[in-house]
Amino acid sequence: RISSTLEEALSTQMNVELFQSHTYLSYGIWATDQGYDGIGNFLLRHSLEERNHAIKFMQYILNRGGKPRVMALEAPGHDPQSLQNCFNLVFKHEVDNTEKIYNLVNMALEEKDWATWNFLQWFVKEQIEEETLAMDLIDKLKIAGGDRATDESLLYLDRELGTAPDDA
Ligand code: OFO
Repeated sequence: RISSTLEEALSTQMNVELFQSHTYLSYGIWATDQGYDGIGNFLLRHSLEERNHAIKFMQYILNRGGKPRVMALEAPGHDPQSLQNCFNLVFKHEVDNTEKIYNLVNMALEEKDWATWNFLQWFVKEQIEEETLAMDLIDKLKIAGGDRATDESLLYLDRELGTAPDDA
């Protein structure tokens, strides 16, 4: 059975993933309301991915004989002020999350809980992908001209993200 320390820490992370999902949902709503339907769709799909991450934590804790606890979610922070701000915020959320995952890996290592260590490797890989994806968004917007991008280049970016392939 998983230790109560790890059970608690993984359960907290399940709630962190739910909060990420909540936050991306709010960004998706914001982008759609701004008229960027493709970017909004991309963010809403990302919100679902984060929910799937929460479910992965939930399932793992249950499989190891623990019981995760669903906590009250904080309201996401205020809406992004621009697309650039939005993508920067996405990047920051992912970097913060990577740190949380690394902390968990460290805890599993200290306890020599190799099953948990192994479970977390999926998230280590996923965080690399998500940070790259977020940096990619920032780069694409920069190429399009940042906050001074023309409507035409934003429309192109919007279309591209609306149909970008889904991750896990
Ligand atoms: Fe954005 O990643 Fe979950 O873990």
